[in-house]
Amino acid sequence: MADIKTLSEFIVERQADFPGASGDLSQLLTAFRLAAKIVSREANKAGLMADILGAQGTENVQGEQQQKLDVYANDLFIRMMRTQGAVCAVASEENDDIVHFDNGGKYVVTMDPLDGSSNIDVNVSIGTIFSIYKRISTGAKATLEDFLQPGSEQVAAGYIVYGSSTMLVYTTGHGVNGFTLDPSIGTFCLSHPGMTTPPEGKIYSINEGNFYDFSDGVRNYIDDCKKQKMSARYIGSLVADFHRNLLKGGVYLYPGTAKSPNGKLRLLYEANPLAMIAEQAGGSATNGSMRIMDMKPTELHQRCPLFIGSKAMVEKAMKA
Ligand code: P6P
Repeated sequence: MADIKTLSEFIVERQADFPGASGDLSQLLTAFRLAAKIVSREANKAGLMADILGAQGTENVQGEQQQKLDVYANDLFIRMMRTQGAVCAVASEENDDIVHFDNGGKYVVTMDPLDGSSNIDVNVSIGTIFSIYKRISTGAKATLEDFLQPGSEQVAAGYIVYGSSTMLVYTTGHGVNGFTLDPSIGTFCLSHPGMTTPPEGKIYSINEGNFYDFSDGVRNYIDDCKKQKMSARYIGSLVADFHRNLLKGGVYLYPGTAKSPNGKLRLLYEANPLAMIAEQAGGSATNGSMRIMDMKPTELHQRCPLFIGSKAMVEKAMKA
């Protein structure tokens, strides 16, 4: 039986990648590990607990109906980071403004605590997405500038996909590694060491319901995928679509339209973290014209078009 390497062991082992690391980043990743287990437990029994299903009756900053598990996950991740101490502030999809911890922590985190949450009630995979940056401001509290750093400044990025199994996938800039939760022992175990994405794939993911709103270039690309007999796979849950394409090869597109030129997805806590993972796995991520991680954010919750996945497919979609 192959050796089992747990996420905790891996984090400690890889701390050596950062000479002089104080262990804060390792501890922060551990906080995500614990929160992920708890959200996984709640997501997996959501159907049994009427009180965790359904809408919370409130809206988030995007004006989207908050699902109860959204709020639960958001509160949990924030609580874990607050007590952990390495993070001084968090920007979350679920909070209008920055959440400050005033603990002198040297990192800031952006996160989508539960992406695809409208799928909770229909038992479709959902996910958590996060980015970690070193703060650059020097005052008592983190500032907006700490959060408006380009994605190329991320020190770590990751996602958790709550699907047929719960997986935590992350990078600290030294490759991508995936860990699967073994519920029988409550431990994330290294299941996908050194993840790389195929340069080409046969899967394209896009909401074709918007076809007539897309640019001619995007429509031409979709037509080309059909002519090549590619498989259309769109779950409506970014983390699930991204994860499948990362493993099998493929491209996910959420382009802008005339009505919404910046598309729907958010730069800080969806596009940037997944872009870091995609590039670390040999893929690429653009907004249709430039590298996502080169974009200079201007707002906490700004949106951006997203073309992400196998390098050759992203490049072809951009040229269409
Ligand atoms: P549409 C979920 O709301 C989400 O942010 C992503 O997880 C998903 O890929 C996308 O939006 C789905 O959006 O407009 O196709 O329903």
